[in-house]
Amino acid sequence: MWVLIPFNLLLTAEVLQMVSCQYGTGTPPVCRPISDVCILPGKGEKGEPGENGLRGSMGPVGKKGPDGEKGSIGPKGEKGDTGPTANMSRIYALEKQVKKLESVMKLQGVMKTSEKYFFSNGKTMTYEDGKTECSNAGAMLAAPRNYHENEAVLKFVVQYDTYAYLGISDFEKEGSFVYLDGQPIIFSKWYGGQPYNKYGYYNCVQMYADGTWTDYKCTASLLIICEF
Ligand SMILES: [Ca+2]
Repeated sequence: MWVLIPFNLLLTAEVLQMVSCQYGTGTPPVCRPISDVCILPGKGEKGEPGENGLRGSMGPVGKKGPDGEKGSIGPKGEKGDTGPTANMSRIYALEKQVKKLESVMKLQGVMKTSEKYFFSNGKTMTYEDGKTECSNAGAMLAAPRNYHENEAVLKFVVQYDTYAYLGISDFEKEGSFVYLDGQPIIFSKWYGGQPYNKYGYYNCVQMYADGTWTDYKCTASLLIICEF
């Protein structure tokens, strides 16, 4: 063991200095100048930590966990819509039925255009009676609204060789011809110089054998053609 003691206990008269001695059993102490044993080299401060190392490769995938418990029964769902198959079958059946009826109607003289059916039984009567006749059949006195409908009406005029009343008049305002529902006409095929309101009471419209129109009295007996 090393201890520090004053040198005057160990000597040299000329120099006063500190020594370090080691004492052993039965042996004189071994002393050395304290500068040899106690003055250690200086040490610098601890450096900064190094950068993070590179990330290691991914380990193997773990085992699949156990299945969860079975859930409870959900609420009852809403009633579904009627299946399309049933509706479509119904539509197909109706279409087939319509085609059959159209064939029968054609045999009975009914004319079909893209939007209407026209028919006549060849009867002649006044304008007012004609309106009633058609109305009783669930139809209206024919009023062509385009070239094709005018041609369809004309076929009856030709077939029965009789001029026909149309469902058009100017009772309300002279010269303003309207349909039975009061709407202004959107198509016309006036004969040259017509309408001319002869005698001041030509408020109905008749169709000639060439498909042209003239205004005419409403009390004559003309062919009645209906449409629906
Ligand atoms: Ca008139």
